[in-house]
Amino acid sequence: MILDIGFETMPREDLEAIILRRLKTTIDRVYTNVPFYRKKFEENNLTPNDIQSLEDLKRIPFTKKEDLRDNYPFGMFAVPMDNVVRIHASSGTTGKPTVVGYTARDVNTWAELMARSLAAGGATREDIIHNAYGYGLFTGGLGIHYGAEKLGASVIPVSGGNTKRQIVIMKDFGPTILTATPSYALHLAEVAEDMGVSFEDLKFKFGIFGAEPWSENMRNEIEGKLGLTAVDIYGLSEVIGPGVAIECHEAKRGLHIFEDHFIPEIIDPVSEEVLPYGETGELVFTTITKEAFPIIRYRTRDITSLNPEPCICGRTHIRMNRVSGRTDDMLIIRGVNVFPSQIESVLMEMDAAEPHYQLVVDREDNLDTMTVLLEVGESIFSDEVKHLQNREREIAKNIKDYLGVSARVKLVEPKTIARSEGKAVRVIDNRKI
Ligand code: DLL
Repeated sequence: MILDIGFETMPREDLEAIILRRLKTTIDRVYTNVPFYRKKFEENNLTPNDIQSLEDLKRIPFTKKEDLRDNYPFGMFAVPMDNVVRIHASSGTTGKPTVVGYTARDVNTWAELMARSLAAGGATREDIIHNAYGYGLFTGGLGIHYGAEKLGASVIPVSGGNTKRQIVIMKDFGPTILTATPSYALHLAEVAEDMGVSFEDLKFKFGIFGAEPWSENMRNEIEGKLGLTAVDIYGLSEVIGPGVAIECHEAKRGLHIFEDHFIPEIIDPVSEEVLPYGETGELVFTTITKEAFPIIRYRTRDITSLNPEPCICGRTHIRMNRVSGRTDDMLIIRGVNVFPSQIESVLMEMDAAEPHYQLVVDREDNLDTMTVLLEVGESIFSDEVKHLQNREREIAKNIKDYLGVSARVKLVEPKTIARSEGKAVRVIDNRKI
């Protein structure tokens, strides 16, 4: 269902006029209120008046994660603190977290975008939404929550964790939409099975999964195991949280970016050159309606491409392809660039592979090594040792053939790899320590 026909299906020409108007307002706001941006403009001999077209946006320098750290915690806010009603932060595996703020209007904008997102993912006001994204500083839980209420659906704020209790709630309350990270969704399926509960007997129709990279093969696994239609939702705290882009359940091919609020660009991460539609590179966002924490040309480090082709759902907003990884996720193994998602695709091709894996990277005698731990079903594990070794060799060969990198493969027993209640930990890189 398209919630906001006016904005979501607007002819491109009209949409672009609105985008430009909103961009100019945002540029004025940051130039006046955020010393960081004023300084950047001055260093580049720019004033807000120089931004007269969407093309002119390219004259403004990029904003990076380090800029946010340098201005920790509230230095990038464009309104006084008494106008800020909510603060979130992204965990950040290294260094200080990134802190973001929202005015009352921002919270409302976000709720509207999340309501649109849930509708695009198949939800209506009749649905009961089991929201297993974590509540707290992470934007997932509260972002989905406010959107669900705005849509008029019933939301169960179950958050992550207490997995057994979640299964009981699913049985008793009959939720029809599941929202969680894809890895936690699979864990829920596993625990349900242990408890003798079949997802076939539950009422789920759609699952709205995101916050971490997942492959098309992983989608097939999830749809098969949970008996629902799985759509991909994307977002990041720095831009607003979840609700930046989502697949429509009609096409499930690329995520519509809510362009009346966010301007996307794709750049070459090394040369910083803006790339044309269709080319893969780093995604960059400019927000054009946010008050407390507007952000200009933010380098997300996420890798994807943009697709401007019209979609069967009728939305005119451009689509981004599934995020294949992050520039800082990329492993360099003896000079070969590898993304965990590429390994995942190879692993999931194998019969009886469980969608639980971990990559352990190390350095031995000054050489990088990568060990792929992959869980396999009980049936395979009870095979003869010789069989297992053959399988391990076969997967290692596929990894070498597809990705050009050597890996040791170790098939491990079901449930040996730690489960996560939020974002899965796919890589353990011991080289950094
Ligand atoms: O993960 C917001 C979110 C919550 C999105 C719930 C979707 C659902 P952060 O914690 O700031 O925000 O992490 C943002 O997560 O830059 C991507 O690297 C990754 N990410 C988010 N969604 C996807 C996705 C939330 N659908 C970072 N596919 C982003 C791949 C994703 N990666």
